Amino acid sequence: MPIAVHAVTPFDDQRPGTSGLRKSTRRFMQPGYLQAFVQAILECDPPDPGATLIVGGDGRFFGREAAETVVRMAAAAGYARVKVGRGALLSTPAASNLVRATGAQGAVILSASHNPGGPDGDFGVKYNTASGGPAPESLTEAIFARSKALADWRVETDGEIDLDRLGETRVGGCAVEVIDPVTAYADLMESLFDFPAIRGLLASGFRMRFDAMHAVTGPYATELLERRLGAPAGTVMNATPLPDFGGGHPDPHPEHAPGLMAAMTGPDALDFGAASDGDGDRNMIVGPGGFVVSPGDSLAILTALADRVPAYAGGVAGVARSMPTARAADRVARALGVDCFETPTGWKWFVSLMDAGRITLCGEESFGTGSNHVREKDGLWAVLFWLNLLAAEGVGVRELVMRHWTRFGRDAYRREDYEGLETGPAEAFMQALRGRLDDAAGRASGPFSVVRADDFAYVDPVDGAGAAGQGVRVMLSPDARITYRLSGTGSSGATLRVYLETYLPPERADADAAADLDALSATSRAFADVGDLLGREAPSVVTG
Ligand code: G16
Repeated sequence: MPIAVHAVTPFDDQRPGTSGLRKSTRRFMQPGYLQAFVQAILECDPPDPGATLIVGGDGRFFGREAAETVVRMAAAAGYARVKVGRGALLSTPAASNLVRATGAQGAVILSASHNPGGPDGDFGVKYNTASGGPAPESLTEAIFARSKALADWRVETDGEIDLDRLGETRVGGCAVEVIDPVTAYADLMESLFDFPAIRGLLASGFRMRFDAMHAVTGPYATELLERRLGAPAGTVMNATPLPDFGGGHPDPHPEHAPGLMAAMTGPDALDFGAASDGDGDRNMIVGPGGFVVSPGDSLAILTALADRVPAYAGGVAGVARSMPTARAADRVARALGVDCFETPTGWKWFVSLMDAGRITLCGEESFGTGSNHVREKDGLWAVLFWLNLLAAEGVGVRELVMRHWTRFGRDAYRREDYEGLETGPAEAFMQALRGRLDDAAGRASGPFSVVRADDFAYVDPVDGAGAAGQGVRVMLSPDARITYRLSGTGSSGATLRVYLETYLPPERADADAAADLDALSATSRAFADVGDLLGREAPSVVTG
């Protein structure tokens, strides 16, 4: 078996962030860079005898070459079998499902998620373990440590791989199977939701569009919505995965989905719009009039109405949200009498809770929602969940949200991002902020006064894993909250995220919350001295 051994000078910048290693595509294409990271993964979680690895990605530029490299390196490391999606495609939730369904040891997912792709865009590698979930921090830290000490990487040079042809070949001692990326995932979705009811809804004149953003969900959405559920051809827009996402930004955000938003506004607006991201784990839900459902509300609504869906008919065991996500789900959990966990940002923190049966649903403000059907957030799952609810309740998107607010009140929400900061000053800003937490209580700003402030630390109630410094929370009176944290998914520099939420009781739920959120935004800038310390007059991106 010809295994080539290549010497490598280790790289010092391969610490995985919130979700795997993300860098510019050019960095990843530097000789040995991808290989060093993959070798570190393979050495930190070496294959058990007879083990299978799942490989795929979101179709972005460099993904096919990278997939072949990963397959050959896995073969050299001793994997008995590799299953790779045809065309090197696999959405993140589909990869998670395959790990679980086939008893694989893990998955290498080639994606930088919602970051733009192409030679001038970003690339990324995520590693998921045998649970199907993102590697825990203990493993990603071990991978980082290993990457800095590597001497060489190994690759199997024997055998041919045709990523476009379904079937099995041999690469050295490893069986390499090119599989259809869609079927197992589509079957799973069909087992969870009431497809006859959704089919009925779609046949009743209900009009919808799903924007796949020329990313990985195109083939999945076409199979599910058009083939299995009978939506008319063309329901899935931008359905063909392209290496540069058609020049777009594969982020399900109103700004990046102008065609979808146009179809959702005006006198002929459709009934339902949705979009997913590069690797298919995020979702955006839109009602007529361009009414975007806030991710925190979405999690709360899915939790409150879970028993309308076949898979969750027995109710939910518990729910979890990442710390900066609006506290709407907490209110539902209290009403249902189940636990609501507050975790650090990043899906990996939900995995142990799901494995232990403590939660059924979870979600994040970053347009991520999911359940224990896989161990990743899942864009199309959320879309089908919403369609199932609309069919079961016989109302539109806005009505469903209004009903929820009327019962639970509303956590009006906005995220303000200060992008393109230098890392040093951004970290110094967070340090300065931490320094003023002890005597923050009682401080007043605008209509708000600080009740308490802290730097969020977490101890996993299942496995005891801990994480400190996960973001500064400022609790205010009247009931509002500001959170400050640095993004963990950028490929260079730093982004400060400021999360704003304020509670409107049921009688004010339909009010225009812009003025409340503007006041909170002013408080967030004053409390942290954003203008002076960062030299920024205003955020660069505002969501919500
Ligand atoms: C990733 C993680 C999410 C997390 C998000 C936050 O999303 O998978 O769990 O909420 O990052 O990003 P940031 O650290 O920039 O705030 P994705 O969709 O990029 O994989």
